[in-house]
Order: sequence, then structure tokens, then C-alpha cells
Amino acid sequence: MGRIDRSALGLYLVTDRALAGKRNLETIVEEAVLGGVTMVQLREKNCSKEEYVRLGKSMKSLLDKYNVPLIINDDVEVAAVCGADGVHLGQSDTSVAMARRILGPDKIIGLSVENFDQVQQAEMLDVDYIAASPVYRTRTKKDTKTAFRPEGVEKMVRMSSHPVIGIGRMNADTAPEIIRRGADGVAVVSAIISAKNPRSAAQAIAKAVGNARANKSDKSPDRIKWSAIADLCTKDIIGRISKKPFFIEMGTGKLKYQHFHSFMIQNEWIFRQYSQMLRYLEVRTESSESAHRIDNLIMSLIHYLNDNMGPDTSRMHSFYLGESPLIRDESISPSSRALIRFMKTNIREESVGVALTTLYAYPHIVSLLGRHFAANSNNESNRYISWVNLYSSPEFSHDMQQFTKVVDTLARDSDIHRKIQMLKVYRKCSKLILSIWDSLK
Ligand code: TZP
Ligand code: MG
Repeated sequence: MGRIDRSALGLYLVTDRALAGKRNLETIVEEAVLGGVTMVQLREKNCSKEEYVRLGKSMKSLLDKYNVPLIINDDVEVAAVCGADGVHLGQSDTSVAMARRILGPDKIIGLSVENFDQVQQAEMLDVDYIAASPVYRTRTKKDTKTAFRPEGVEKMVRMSSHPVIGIGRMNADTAPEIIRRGADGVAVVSAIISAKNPRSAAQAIAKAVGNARANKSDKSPDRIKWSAIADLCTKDIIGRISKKPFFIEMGTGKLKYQHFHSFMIQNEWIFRQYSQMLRYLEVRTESSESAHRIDNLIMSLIHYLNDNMGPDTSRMHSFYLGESPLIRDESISPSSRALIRFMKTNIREESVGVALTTLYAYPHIVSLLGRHFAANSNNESNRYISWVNLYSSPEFSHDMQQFTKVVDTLARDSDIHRKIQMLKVYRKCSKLILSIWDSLK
């Protein structure tokens, strides 16, 4: 995180002219900076664009004297025009990805989060801090939802890899607990802007923050795993696949064999290509750092596939058909081909994380579905039970757990851009997988 230092978030002043009365906003801000404010956000709601730009430019030249960053609330364009140091976005403002595209890699982007799902989603966003909005309910902003309270801020700190700040009724009395619970700073509106003496108000809060930092809790983080975010992103896809008549009927054993057969052909072909890709990756990872772990995983998957899907897939077919089917080229659907094409381009990616993610999606989704069906199938009369059992077996689950661990470790050691790239690849694979089931009708 090169754009801001966590310490620069200590006392973050957020403006509101409505609370300044007749006093000049620039004077209040300058006084507050002299009292110890480390960052300033221009947040003016009743302001034309022209005026917002004018104010932004004037704040920027004021704050430059003190080397204090200026952040603009909501408006990416205004931030760019004023040459501000960054922008602060709410959940319904311009997206982080769009703001990053407009502002470039060096600007600060802050994001307000209102619940823990948003904290989780922010793990995949290129932001510089997240703000718990609000910590307590406040008169300054009345349209907030549930307050995080100090316990919630602590949970957020443990979940997130981003710096965390608290906002909402922060002052010299309330700030210390937030800092002790691990937040990097507090954002303050009324306790400074409405104060008779903004400089001494800022001094008191800065001192309280400084003292609390010395007593900060150092609990081990409980970071959100990449795979948990990935699962969240494909929850809808898994839901849609599992509601298809194909799967429901497979669970009950009522599925027509001819439908099952057309699926088996896709599955068998995909896994055959898949084995080849695993071997390619095995060769590629020979010299990398985590090669040993990845090699073990790949070997285990190769064995599993060989035992169950390779030449022995015909065992499955003889079980059902009394003979092994020949896979004819024209039986492979365009969707299956599209998936394999996509995977083949991605396993050549420079990053092993991205390459492995492309291989993660198919067996992961199949194993989730396998477990789902094992739980919903009636064993006695289900002719597809051995297939269902294959994907819900302890061996397969074990391999998938190892796979998940490897992918999580690779993500943990990657920067945000790589993590996002991994997520995009995973999501794209999942969509292609959904279209395979769609083509099965
Ligand atoms: N976002 C969440 S609460 C809030 C904002 C902008 C206002 C905080 O104001 P105050 O006066 O510091 O409670
Ligand atoms: Mg906003």
C-alpha cells in the first residue's frame, strides 16, 4: 500500500459547511490541521459543481502547505479537476473500478461500508481504506443503516486487509475505543467543524488517538479467504445449476439415461482435456517457490482423474450402458469447447495463481454440486448414485480442500490486481460452466 501510510488516517477531518455557520471553511480547516488533523475530506452536499471545484482547488493549495492529503467526497471528476489526492466513495457512488480507471494507480480511494458483506466484497477492491459507516448513529448524517459500534469495528479490522477508519459521532471520548480495537483512524465532522475552537478540538482528539494507539489491541487477524469471496461471487451460478431439472431428477434417479449420457460425454471430454492441462502446469511449476505444494496437489488430482475419469470412465458407462460409448467429436457442445478454450489460454498465464484458478472452477463446482446431490438423493432406487458418490467422496473432497488451500495461499501472497484477475477468471469459468448445463436443457 504505497498511496497512504496507515498513520495518515489517524485524524481525518470531513467538512460540512452547514455546521460551520458564518465562519469561513478554509479557516476552520487550517486551524484543525494546526491542531493535528492528518487528512481532509471535502464533503459538501449543497454545492454546485463549479463551486465544488473552486473549493477543492482552494483547499488543495491550503493543504499542500501542510503536506496533508485532500480527498473529495463522491465526485471523481471534481477530484481529478482539482488535482486532489483522492476520492471517497459510498456504496451507491461511482464504482471503485471506474474511479481507479479515471484517477489512475497513484490516487487514494476510500470506501464507506455499511455491513460485513460489503467488508468482504471490499477485499477484492483496489481501495486504500474502508470506513465503518457509521460507528454510532449521528445527527450529521441521518440516512445511515445499522451502526457497527466498537465491536463491529473490531470484527471489521480482523476481517479486512485494508486500513479501517471509524466515522459517526467520533470525538475525544469515543475515538480511543475505536483505535484500541484496531482501527487506524477516525473521521470527524461535527466535533471539529462545529467546535468553537477547531484547533483545540482537533488537538484533543489527536491526543486521544495518539494515546489509544499505544494501547492498541494486537489480536491476530481473521482474514477473509479468497475462496470465500469467490464462492460468494458464484453462489448464484451454483444455485441456478442445482435447480435445473437435470440435477433434481438425477438426485431422485428419475433422469432419463439419454440426458445423463449426453452430460457424461461433456464431462468425460472436459476432464480428459483437464488432465492434459494439469500435466502442463505440473511441468511449469517445477522451479517456482510453492512448486512442491502445487505439484503434490496436481499429482493427487491426476491420480484421482486417472482412477475415476480416465480410461476407467468407461467403467461408469458399462455400469449404465452395458458398453463403453465412443465419444464422437460432434457430441461435444460449443459451450464445453468454449470452456476448454478459455482454460487453455489461462493456464499459459504468467501467474501460477491465475493458471490454477482456471483449473479450480470446474472440479470445485462439480464437488459442490456432488455434495448437494448426495444430501438430496434417495439411495435405494437411484441408478445414478455411484456417479453422485464419486463427486461427494471423501477422496475428492479432500483433494478439493487441498486445492482450495493452495489457491487461497496463492491469493494471499498476491497483490490486489492479481486477486481480482483470479476472481475474474474463476467467474468467467463458472459462467461457461453454467452455459454447459444450459445446453443440456
Ligand atoms: N458517514 C457516516 S456517518 C457520517 C458520514 C459522513 C457523519 C459523521 O458526522 P459526525 O458529526 O462526525 O458524527
Ligand atoms: Mg457518497
